[in-house]
Amino acid sequence: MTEVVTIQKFDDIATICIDNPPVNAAGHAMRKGVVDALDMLEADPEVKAIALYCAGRTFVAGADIREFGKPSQPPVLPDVCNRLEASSKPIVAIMHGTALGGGLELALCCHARVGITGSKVGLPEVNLGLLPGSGGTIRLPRVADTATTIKMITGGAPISAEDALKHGIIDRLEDGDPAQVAVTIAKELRDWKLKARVTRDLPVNLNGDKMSAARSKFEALGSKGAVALRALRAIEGAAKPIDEGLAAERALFIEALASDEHHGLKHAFFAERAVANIPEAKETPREIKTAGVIGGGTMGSGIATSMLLAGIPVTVIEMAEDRVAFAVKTITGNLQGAVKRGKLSHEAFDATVAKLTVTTDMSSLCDVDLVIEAVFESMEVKHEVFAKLDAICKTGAVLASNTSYLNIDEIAKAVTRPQDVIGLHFFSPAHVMRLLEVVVADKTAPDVVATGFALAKRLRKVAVRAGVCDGFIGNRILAHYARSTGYMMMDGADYEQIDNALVGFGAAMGPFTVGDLSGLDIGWAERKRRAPLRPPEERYIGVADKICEAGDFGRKTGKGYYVYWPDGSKTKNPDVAQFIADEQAEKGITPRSFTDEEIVDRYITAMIVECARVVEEGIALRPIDVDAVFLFGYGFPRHRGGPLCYADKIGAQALVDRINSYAKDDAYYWRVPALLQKMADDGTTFADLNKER
Ligand code: T1G
Repeated sequence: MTEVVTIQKFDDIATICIDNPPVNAAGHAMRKGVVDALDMLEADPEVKAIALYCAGRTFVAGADIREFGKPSQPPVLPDVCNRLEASSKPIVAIMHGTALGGGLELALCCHARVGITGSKVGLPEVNLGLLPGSGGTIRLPRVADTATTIKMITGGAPISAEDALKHGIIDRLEDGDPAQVAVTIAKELRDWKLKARVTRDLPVNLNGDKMSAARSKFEALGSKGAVALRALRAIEGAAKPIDEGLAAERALFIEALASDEHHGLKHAFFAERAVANIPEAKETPREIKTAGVIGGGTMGSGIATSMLLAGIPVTVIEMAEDRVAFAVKTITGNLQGAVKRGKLSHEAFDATVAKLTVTTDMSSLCDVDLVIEAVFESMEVKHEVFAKLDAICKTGAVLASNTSYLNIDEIAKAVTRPQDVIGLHFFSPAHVMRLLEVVVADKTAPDVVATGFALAKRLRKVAVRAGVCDGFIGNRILAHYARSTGYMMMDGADYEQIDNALVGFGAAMGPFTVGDLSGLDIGWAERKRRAPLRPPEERYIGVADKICEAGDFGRKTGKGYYVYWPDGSKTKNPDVAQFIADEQAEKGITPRSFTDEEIVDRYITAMIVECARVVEEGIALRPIDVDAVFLFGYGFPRHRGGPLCYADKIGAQALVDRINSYAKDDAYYWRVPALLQKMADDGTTFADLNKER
């Protein structure tokens, strides 16, 4: 027996308990423990039936992801599964919490399955660029129909125990503590009140039409469909004799383990969790029972919605009565949207709206625990608002700014309690986007930082700790690499080709389309703000200014880089081609052609350069924090793991060589960050840096 698996006997039935916190992942000790337990119970003539259950918050939530890529230690999970299935004593799995991946595969090898009410089951391996590798693709279609099998395995989303019962994946729903249910149900299994079935012996009838429809769907997605297509190929093996099917599945699983998608998606999985590891993690957060938001515009309303969805009563302050109605309309509209998306039940809608107050009376914030300011981006206005908050808010209230680039140290100078000031930078739409940059100023108290992170957890956001600089982590890096697209366009690359090349790389949308969507006037204001600070050596492209001067701000004006037609289609804006040609003539630029590969290389390299500087300067704690920012706030393709995870695939020396070759055209823009040069010299990677910090 191992320390994570224990057995208990109750007369002629026995239970096997797995206790491997935090999520009972199927690590080596657990696997060995289960096999040892089975050997002992099978050899015990008294034992007539066995129940397998878990202690802690969940049934087995899958294979131990941390073991992937390391030499496998027997017994491997397929062995444990086959061992369970072959047991001469009937075994029932009692599943609570989330029975996922290898956890559900273990249960599918038991001879009956019971779900505790409220639990979920799923095969989320595709979210890690994998597929079920311990029989899930072969055994699930023996208990569930083809449509359910395809949806669960290629989609990766868990289903409720109630649905699992409906689809034949589990045999019973029970309430109660898994340990007690285990004993009760094992007795029913002994007495044949619960039928034992050996999954491998059950017939399988794959629906060919559904399979081929799914195949065509994933083939049509190109590289984005590759992971799902591989999983579907494994399901096809279910029609073969079972051991052949299992062997084919395993081969595809091993292939997936070596894939780039898996590497990137595994990194993304851990990035989402690693960012919580901050110097202030041991601090006790301040309690946030009520909150205030200054400004009911798009961002303010989104922030208020996010907090209302987390059950926090919110008071929104607007400057004028006519704006009060707009804020109420926007926020209730957001909440109705949440009902549609299933994030809020119909029943809870009214109670949630009841937690909202919108007023022009700022003194109503005198008792709130947190205020988030989301007003116009001017230091003068920020100072005015914070000075008022300093006078109104109670001692200990956290005073936060949602500024997306202004200096938080400077903002904090407007109050007598700078230790309570912090940046909480949400991303639009704030009630949807998962990223929250927690910007720590010089005087921000450690417990205020911890409060920012605790709030993020309640809002189901991924919080990333950022230092103070212009644009913090995300916007600073964006400001740098966005320039590379303007340079390529001016040097001859077609901006539509640039958009398509980056969509091909996996981006949800290309940079010019994103510009049109978010409004070109935002970038225009930003360029005007930065103009006095722009170094003379910095190359400047005037095309975007010309588009804005023509009054075209993108989708919201029907024209930007593209023209947006009533039928939803878009075509290139011919004016832009003229603006480009004029500027090329003016600057004596002879346009040249670019391959998609060169476009992606220049774009990503520019991104990596500024990412490295942000890590070098300590604005971000680790490279993985930068990856999390781009994965959860900027739509960086998840299967690439983030810009610095991707950088390791290229290698520091190759990046240095690439930057030096680009520098021949523009030595000011293309400079090798010291950190990257050192990594090239030392042969280290960003992954190494993540381990160190
Ligand atoms: N392996 C190792 N560590 C894991 C883990 C796993 N499978 N799942 C979670 N953790 C760690 C996580 O890193 C964190 O650690 C802590 O547990 C709490 O997690 C052969 C190949 C179960 C729904 O994909 O979806 O089985 O940061 O913060 O929000 O076919 O974790 O505290 O140090 O996420 O309550 C398939 C992945 C694996 C499930 C709980 N299984 N996990 O969510 O807590 S592949 C999965 C989750 C597989 C077989 C294949 C969630 C959760 P730390 P958490 P949570």
